[in-house]
Amino acid sequence: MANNSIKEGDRSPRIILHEPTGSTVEVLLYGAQVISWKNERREEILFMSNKAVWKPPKPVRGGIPICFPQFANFGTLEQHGFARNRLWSLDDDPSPLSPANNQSSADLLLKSTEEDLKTWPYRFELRLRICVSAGKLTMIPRVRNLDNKAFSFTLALRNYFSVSDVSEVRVEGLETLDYFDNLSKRERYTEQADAITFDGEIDRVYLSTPTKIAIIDHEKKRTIVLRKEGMVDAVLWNPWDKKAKAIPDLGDEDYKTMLCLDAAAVENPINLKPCEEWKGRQELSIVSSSYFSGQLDPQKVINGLH
Ligand code: TA6
Repeated sequence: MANNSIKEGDRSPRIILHEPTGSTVEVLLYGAQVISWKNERREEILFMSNKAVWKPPKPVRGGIPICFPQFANFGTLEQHGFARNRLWSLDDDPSPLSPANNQSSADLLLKSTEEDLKTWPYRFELRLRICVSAGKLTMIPRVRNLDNKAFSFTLALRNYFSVSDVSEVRVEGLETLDYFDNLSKRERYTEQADAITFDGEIDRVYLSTPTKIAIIDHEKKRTIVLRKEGMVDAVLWNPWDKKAKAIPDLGDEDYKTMLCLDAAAVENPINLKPCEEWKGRQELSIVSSSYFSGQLDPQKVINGLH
């Protein structure tokens, strides 16, 4: 990452990635959190709360926080684990991945500290490669077990997407799947709808999903496609009005223009023996078109025909 410099400033140190057609990504070292992804037309793809708190230890409300080694309250650790509340460093040895020495990718590293061992008694390294290319943002998380005993973890890349109006967007690719409903004691249900639309709070973990899921936003004439590997589940979250009012670092109306669609490993925790390494991959891509003009058939997106 020879020529990507760390930008200091009023908030925590960050890195800005560029690619030749003009899209950029901004990453905080704090939490290795992507806080902005702008396309070549300088349109922001990710949601960021106007009331986000930028001072550690509070995670930043928006962008792409990393939930590790625990998703939500699926365990005894703090909500969503501690990786999003830690200062990561630059990873100058991302092997076996080849070094990312260009302006459009960065490697970040979180190593367990003596302090962490008090909350989660395992030695680990969590690596994250972030790459921006034309119309795409790729993230490659890796967990290495440096301990002399096996450990298990759950994880999510919590993508806060900016949408025109959440009551107007639809999600394709989760139909007929089972899900845990976090709004009713994690009971298990089966999705009946062809496409998921939103008219109230939603907090679900969809299980063993296809590798492609699409958010179709008519108003913005764009479809966000999430492709994922190594993270078999997906989370859909929108707090809606009441919950939004109860979340201090979220504006009361913010729920209308955000939707979280995460790549996640929740139902079956990932188990790593000593020296083993797990690798995941998430690729977010933007297909700019309008559903109405029939240019884009969601089924074709899901079946990779677009
Ligand atoms: O999606 C799961 C969830 O745990 C929700 O229940 C809600 O709490 C959300 O994440 C936000 O969590 P956070 O800790 O970021 O406020």
